[in-house]
Amino acid sequence: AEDGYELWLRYHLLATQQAAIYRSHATQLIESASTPTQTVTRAELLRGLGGLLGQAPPSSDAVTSNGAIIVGTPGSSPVIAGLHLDTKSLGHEGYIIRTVEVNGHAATAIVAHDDIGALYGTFHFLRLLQTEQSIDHLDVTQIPHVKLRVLNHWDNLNGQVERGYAGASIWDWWKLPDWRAPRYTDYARANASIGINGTVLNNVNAGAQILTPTYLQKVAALADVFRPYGIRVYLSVRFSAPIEIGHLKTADPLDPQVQRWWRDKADEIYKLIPDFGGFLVKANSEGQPGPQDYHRTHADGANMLADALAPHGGVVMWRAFVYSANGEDRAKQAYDEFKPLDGHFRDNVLIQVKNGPIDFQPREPFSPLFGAMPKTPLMMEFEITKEYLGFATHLVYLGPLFQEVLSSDTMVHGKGSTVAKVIDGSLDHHTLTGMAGVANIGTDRNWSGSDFNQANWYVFGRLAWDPTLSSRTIAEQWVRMTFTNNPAFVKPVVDMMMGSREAAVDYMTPLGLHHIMGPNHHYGPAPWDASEARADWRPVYYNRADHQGIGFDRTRTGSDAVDQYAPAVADEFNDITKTPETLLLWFHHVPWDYRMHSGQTLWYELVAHYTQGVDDVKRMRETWSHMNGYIDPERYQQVATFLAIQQKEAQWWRDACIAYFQSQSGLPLPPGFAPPQ
Ligand code: GCW
Repeated sequence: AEDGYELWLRYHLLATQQAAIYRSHATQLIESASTPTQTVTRAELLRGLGGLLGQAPPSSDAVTSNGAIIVGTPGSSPVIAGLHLDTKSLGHEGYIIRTVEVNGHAATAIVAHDDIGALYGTFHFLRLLQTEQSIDHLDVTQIPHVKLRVLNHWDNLNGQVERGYAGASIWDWWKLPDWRAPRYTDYARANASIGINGTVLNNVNAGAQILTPTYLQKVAALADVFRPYGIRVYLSVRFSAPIEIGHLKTADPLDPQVQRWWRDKADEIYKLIPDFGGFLVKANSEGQPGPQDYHRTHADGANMLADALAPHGGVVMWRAFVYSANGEDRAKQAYDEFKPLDGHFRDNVLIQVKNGPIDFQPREPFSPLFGAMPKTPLMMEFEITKEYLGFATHLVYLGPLFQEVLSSDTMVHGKGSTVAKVIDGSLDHHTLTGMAGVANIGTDRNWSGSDFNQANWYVFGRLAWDPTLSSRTIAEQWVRMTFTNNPAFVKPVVDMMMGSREAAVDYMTPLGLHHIMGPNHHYGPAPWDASEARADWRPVYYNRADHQGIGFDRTRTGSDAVDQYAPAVADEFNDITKTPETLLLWFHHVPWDYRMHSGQTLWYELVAHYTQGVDDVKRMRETWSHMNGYIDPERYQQVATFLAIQQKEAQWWRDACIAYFQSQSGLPLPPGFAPPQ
């Protein structure tokens, strides 16, 4: 039965004709398997070709017929050395896939400077077959745009996953280090296939226990499994660990004993894991300990850890997700705390910034920190798991959200200063660059809680490799690999995915509304909720609906969050007529009778958006109902059922929000408004 376990690496037999064409391009295999990465590359090729073509080609030392596949590096293979390709410029992870001629025979060469590049190239080549592309005249060169492409697991050591909707943690700490579950290898294959090269194993709300010798042995076992796939392991660390497991009196980053403790800890880790990636830190945020507990700065804290890791080549990923109930607009706090520290961090520190200034909402403007700290490498933090987007059941493809953020123009160095250029380092000339995604992975057979959530893991990896890729292209590849190449399926399903994020925005938080989900769990509507002790945790604080209007005034006469952006952007957001209507209520408190571009009042338009969201989900369901028969019944049926849940809950969102906002506006519903069904 189809249960989604294989993800997008399904390698099922292609249609007869297609397989025959490809078989003529796969007559012999020339590769070596003398290193661990070469070994897994070869295994993947055999598995992929064997599955897709029904048979894997025999291995050979020399090209003796048309249709050889040659894989490796100039160092690993004399045949490749003989091609005289410029592999040095590919760097450690890049690759070339090219149709070449060897001894008068046409061949396909998958060539890299290092083994890992050849593995990435192999996955790319297999993807071409999986998506039924022509491989007659290949000339592909790929080099990743971003250096650190990492998943962040919010996995607790007790097996529970914070904001995880796909079962328990896949790390079986009880049985590690001895039992290395085969699933770890499949996890590594999936990640390598999309270029992910790092994983932070544990929750940013970290316990100190992960740094004890017992757990480090377990971490080392996972690192051993991942190493051939080019994946480094990182850990989230608790800033007060020197107190909790080191029995020191303080965790003050300027205390020599504390510094020594972290240096020793780093040495201990690198003895076990020589290629350990480094630390991820959530400090002085939502109750976590940090340097400010000792009246030190984030830079003091980050630099102390950076100094401990530097001799080993490790990095610190220090999160900028900070806010407290100090009365200041939460959207401003990260910028206010971090911007003044630009230039004060060690070279091996990256500041990891959530895409928006609040918290992974269905739509936010980009964080004003992007572009504002030119001397510091800033990493992107996206949330793959759908904490605010309907958990596992709602079908929401996040590609358009990620792409919208990456293509946003910060304008800090004039037009074209996109967030993508901050992240890939090109804007301010950084070579240490990174993108993190909060994983949606758990013990569910399908890994991600639903088949379509796998696409969010996939698109994250692809965009981390190249932030300029189109989310539609990525969706199409994913659909072809995951379901079928049948155009009668591919086109409508890709269209459905591409519209799904806007549908969710419409039925949850249209026109710039945000954080009106139920407090704590963040599932379902609660714009009326004022039950939280802290104002900045109350939905009413964010939507501010009253008799007069709705929205959060962040203009110069409000909280002035707008002025954290470059002047050109700030002027736009400050002016209600220039602010994109998609962000209207993020930046402005707007009277209910305000005239929108359409000529409608804000009140009518708000109602129309909520209704549009529900209608879109109805259409998604309708689209899917025609897909029965193109794919296996198991996955078809689950998606159909989840879409039914989504429609029911989109309706719930619409009706609850409109009812509450109407209780504030006191205005009648638009003529012809359809009541709840
Ligand atoms: O969005 C909030 C989540 C918390 C999370 C926090 C963070 C890991 O609700 O669960 O904690 O963000 O990103 O640190």
